[in-house]
Amino acid sequence: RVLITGGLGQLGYGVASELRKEIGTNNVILSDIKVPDSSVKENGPFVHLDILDPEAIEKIVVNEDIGAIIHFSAVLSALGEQFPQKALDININGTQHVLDISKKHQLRLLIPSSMGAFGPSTVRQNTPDLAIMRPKTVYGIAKVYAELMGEYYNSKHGVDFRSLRYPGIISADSLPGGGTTDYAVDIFHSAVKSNKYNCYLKNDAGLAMMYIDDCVTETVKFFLADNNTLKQRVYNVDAISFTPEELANEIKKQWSEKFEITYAPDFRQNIAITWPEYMNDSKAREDWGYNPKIVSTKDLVSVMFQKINKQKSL
Ligand code: VAH
Repeated sequence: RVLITGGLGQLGYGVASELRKEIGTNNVILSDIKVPDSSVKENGPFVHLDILDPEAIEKIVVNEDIGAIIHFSAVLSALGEQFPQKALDININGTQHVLDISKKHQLRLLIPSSMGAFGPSTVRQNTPDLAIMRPKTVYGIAKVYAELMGEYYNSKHGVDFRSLRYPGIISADSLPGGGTTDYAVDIFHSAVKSNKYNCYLKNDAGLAMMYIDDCVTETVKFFLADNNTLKQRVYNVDAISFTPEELANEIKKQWSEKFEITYAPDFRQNIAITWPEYMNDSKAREDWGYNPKIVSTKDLVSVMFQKINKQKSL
């Protein structure tokens, strides 16, 4: 059975739903420190879990016969710079608890990493899996730590640790969670609400991005992949690359010519320029068949407005 931590965040619920289709509803237990709304529990098992309480994690692992953990609990990059102590506690200590329990109980452990694990000294175009990693955010430093400690537990203790470096994930049905890339989520809701958006990044801040459905299906594919097909523990995964201006122009074309974007760069611009515009994900494609469907800004904008309009009609 699989325990998903941080289950009420941007990715948890979608990954749980997809994984439940593969291995059965009762074999995927969502957990979070937040209280879910009733619909969550109607769709499968949910337990309250504070990731900073290792005894509580171990109790669930033992009592619920857990064989694998997908560890989504994290404070994202922008929020982490506003609350660095909290980010260190959750992203480092919380992750260490999960690593130690995975070692003790020999669990499969997927901890997502991020393009945020790269920094200003990393090449920003076609960034390879193996590159300089000197990030300038607490979030990024914690991701490098998670990657390196995960690889250590894999080589020293045989833990089946695996990790994907996500780009910015764009979803219609979850509100932004304090990420630097979340302007690309906000902008759609703002376009529908007021036909304008004030962007906290510069017009030319190109970043790697991915649509949520691809993130969900490819994460489940990677999680279920046979350990022997993985030639490395950590893989870049990339899908789309655009600047705020390119995204806004596509929204003008597909939503309304009247849509207006303004720019008021803040501290998040200083984070964004240290991250890749696009990553090289050839190893993920070769080793375990990574294959995203939405690979253009045009298709992303189209699918996002279809999703939002469907939600509005419900
Ligand atoms: C963030 N959405 O912006 C997350 C992600 C690569 C971006 O790590 O912090």
